[in-house]
Amino acid sequence: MEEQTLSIIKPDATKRSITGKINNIIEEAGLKIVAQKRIHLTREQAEKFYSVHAEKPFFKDLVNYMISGPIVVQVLQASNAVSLYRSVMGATNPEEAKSGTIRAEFAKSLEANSVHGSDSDENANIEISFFFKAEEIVG
Ligand code: IDP
Ligand code: MG
Repeated sequence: MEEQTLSIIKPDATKRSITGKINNIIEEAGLKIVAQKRIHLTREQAEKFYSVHAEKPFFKDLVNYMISGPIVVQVLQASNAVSLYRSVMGATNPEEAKSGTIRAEFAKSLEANSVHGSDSDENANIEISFFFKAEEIVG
């Protein structure tokens, strides 16, 4: 059974209309986009999604940034989707991201780093069900 992970194309990227460029890198890496929708998070949704970071000093700014424009949420599928997408995204801080990664190519800053990807199988399942019903995911 192939693995699935949750991806978010963040507001800095949707604003610049580079969803297609990011999807190209995702697909070229062998990740299949099996669900996708463009939404605008409410503050409550953003706070819930990032609740693991609620005590961090950057939490308030992160929530404000994530609701500053539309996002594209996606489910990506591959045999090792979680770790593969983490390496395709690159490091959280774009200054540390390897060249060719999405964040090295497109991120504006540590906060506005263009994409989100789940960090474990367990969190992938939680994050996918946060945004998608089973019948919206077509493998
Ligand atoms: P990740 O997205 O690579 O998994 P996390 O540590 O889970 O990184 O942080 C979630 C998001 O919060 C990051 O992608 C980035 O947008 C933002 N962020 C993380 N650390 C900082 C920081 O030190 N300052 C500002 N924003 C940050
Ligand atoms: Mg994370």
